[in-house]
Amino acid sequence: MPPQPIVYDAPTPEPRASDAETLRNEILEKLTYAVGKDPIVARNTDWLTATILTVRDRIIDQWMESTRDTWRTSKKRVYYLSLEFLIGRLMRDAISNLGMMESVREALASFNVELDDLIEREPDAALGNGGLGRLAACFLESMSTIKVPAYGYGIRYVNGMFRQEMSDGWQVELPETWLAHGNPWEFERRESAYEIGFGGYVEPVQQPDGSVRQIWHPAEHINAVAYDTPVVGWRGARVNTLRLWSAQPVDPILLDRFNSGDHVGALEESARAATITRVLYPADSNPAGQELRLRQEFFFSSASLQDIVRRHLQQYGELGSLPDKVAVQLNDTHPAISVAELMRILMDVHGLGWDQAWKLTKATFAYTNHTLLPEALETWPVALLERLLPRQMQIAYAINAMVLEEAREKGMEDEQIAAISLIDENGGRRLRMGQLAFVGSHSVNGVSALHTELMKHTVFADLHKLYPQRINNKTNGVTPRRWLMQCNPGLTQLISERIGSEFRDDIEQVIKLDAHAEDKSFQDRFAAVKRQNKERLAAVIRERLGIAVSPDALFDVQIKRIHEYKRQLLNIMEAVAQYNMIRAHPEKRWVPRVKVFAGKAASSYWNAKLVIKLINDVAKVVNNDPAVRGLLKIAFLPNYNVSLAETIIPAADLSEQISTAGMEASGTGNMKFALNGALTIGTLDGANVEMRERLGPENIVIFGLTAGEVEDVRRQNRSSREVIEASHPLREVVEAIGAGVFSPDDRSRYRQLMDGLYEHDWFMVARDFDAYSAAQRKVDAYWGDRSAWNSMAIRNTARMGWFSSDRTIREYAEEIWRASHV
Ligand code: 26V
Repeated sequence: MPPQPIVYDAPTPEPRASDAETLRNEILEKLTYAVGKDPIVARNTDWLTATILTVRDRIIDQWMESTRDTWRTSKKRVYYLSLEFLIGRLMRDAISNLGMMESVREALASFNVELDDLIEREPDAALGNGGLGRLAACFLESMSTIKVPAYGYGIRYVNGMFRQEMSDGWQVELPETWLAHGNPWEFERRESAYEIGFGGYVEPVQQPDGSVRQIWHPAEHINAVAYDTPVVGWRGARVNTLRLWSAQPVDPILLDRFNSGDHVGALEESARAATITRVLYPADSNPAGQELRLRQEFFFSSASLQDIVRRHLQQYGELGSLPDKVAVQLNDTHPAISVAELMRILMDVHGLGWDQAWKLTKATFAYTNHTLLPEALETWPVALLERLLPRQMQIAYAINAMVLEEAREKGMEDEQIAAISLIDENGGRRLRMGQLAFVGSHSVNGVSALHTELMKHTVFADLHKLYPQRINNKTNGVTPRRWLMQCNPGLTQLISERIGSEFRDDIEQVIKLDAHAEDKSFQDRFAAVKRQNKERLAAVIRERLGIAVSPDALFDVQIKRIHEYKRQLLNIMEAVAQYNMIRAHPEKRWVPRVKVFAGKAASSYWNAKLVIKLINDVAKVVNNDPAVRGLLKIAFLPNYNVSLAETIIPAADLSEQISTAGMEASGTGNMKFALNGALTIGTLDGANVEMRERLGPENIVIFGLTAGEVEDVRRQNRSSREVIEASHPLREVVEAIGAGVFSPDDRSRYRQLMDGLYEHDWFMVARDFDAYSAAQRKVDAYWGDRSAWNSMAIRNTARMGWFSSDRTIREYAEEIWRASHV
């Protein structure tokens, strides 16, 4: 396709006024003409829609300008391919990034509408499971902020992450319908639809020049329709696009079949197409292994690549420059099939030869690994791929042959060759998606320094030997707009009063607070902000759980997915030990604590669900025992999501980051808490290691086995029996929980869970228990000197600037994408 003429000089519209008066008029106009409601009868959801539409208009002008700028300057575009974007609510983010908070508030107040009520009414878009999805959302916002031309590509799930309710302390999963009231942020692009094939066969076709081209004839076609959401950066710097694909039948009514009398069959087949994008898989460890999941992965990979290639051809007219103008980042292996699909598009559709296609593919893709858990590494049965994606499987075989040949030439042994192979031959042949992503990319990165080192010595040890330059580190970060400025306006205000406002544009400037850490009056004001946030959280705990907690207590928080390696079990067992001590020694001065938990368990993950039940069982006993005198309260808040995190994090005194060392790739919650002035209790795992370096070891509480020690214990297959028998408090806890002290209605409920700790303590819960307990007593001692505590809290905020996703994205842009920014 020849390049199409582009109109570069379309006039830039004048930026719209954003004073309260103008906004008032526009909101009223949207309410009337777009929502179709009279203000007299309008409900908050109507006001919400009208407000979003008004704000959206201000984003659109800048969106067009950003798009035009990329065309005009021929800048490289970055595409972030992710099966998950955990974006949460968007309105406050947009209003705040555009600096319109006060004028929107005032405009709405003139109608007697509270902005904060509307904010709470916006559905929380939970198109992701946890860390990986939230990171993708932070990255999008940072790419707009530092002006990287970028698109996020993903799936528009009709049902995102499930809603969690509690029934008698057990997790119950319910569907969440975030689209029920429509989604005013998105634009449907019916014109941007692509056909996605599945199944069928491959036909070799002789070309006039004697070469052979493979032509895939899919048996089934499904349309991918684009929905675009603008993503605005800080101060509206740039607006990028989140493009989510929705599956629709190519022929929505299958009229011929319908008319021929097969009414049900015709409708069923057309409905089946849409099932691909119906629901997010709610497991972030064990691969579901189901065909529908593979269909999701290929569906969004193929649609995105077709779109990318089309846009590139439209602007540049040829494909040789693809890697100069396009960088595609694969967020974990979920889009790894893209490597084979791009090869197919380049060779079979556009006629490039293998060597050139391979060169372009490798130079275009980069891959990020987010987990080393063996059970989370994706593989797909070769037989399934041959049936569903026959051409892509052929290409994967050819890539494999080429890589293995290269390994042999370099003199690698059979064992190493087997480890490198894209095909796992143990127990049914399977395609290893990590290996495919690795060999098809020019860059492979981990998400913290420790994780990157472990990658080199575990899963990718042999590929690392073959391609020693490829693995690099990009330590994660979080966006300070959402995770400080929006969720903690009190602290943000206090910081700017003390060091000025530059930190809003360059978060690393918060380091200036360090000089005020010992200032008593500043400490008091810092503590006063924290206290206000704690009062707000205490109200939420009271409303949702009926539990009264004192904001004077130490708020000790663990919120994240429920997973054995994250060790919520260790935390609740230590709480039981503390409960025992309070009762045994009523004369001692105990630090009053509120333990807050929140998190979802994958619906099929029995042990994780059992831990939720255990937390609730322990809470019931502890919260109602008069002997505890309110010194320990335990609250499990249901339905953890981005919005709940935004309420809890600013109110935390202590952040629990206690994963088994070597198992948490990075963590990002750890960064959000510390930025908001919480102290961390944690293991030397993931980004905790780098947090300790930057905060100083005196401002973080580290305990437990190191990753190397964990490896040694596992290799020696050591039992934890002696450990349990040697520790009186631990034995008491294990025996009490195991005997049903907290589950009088079913005394054997936790028998296996506790018995398992003796011989199968894979996650080192027993082995780390005493060190954790001692670390908690150290925390108590720190809390006793409130001035010292406050100075540590201030230093945490001051020194966390580096963990901004702006810094992370700058590193990706400079070192991986070679894309322009700022
Ligand atoms: C993995 C799988 C495995 C197959 C089944 C479906 C599924 C869905 C999601 C995932 C992703 C798990 C990996 C993940 O979320 N990793 C987290 O990534 C964060 C961002 O880099 C990091 O901070 C966390 O430490 C890491 O656990």
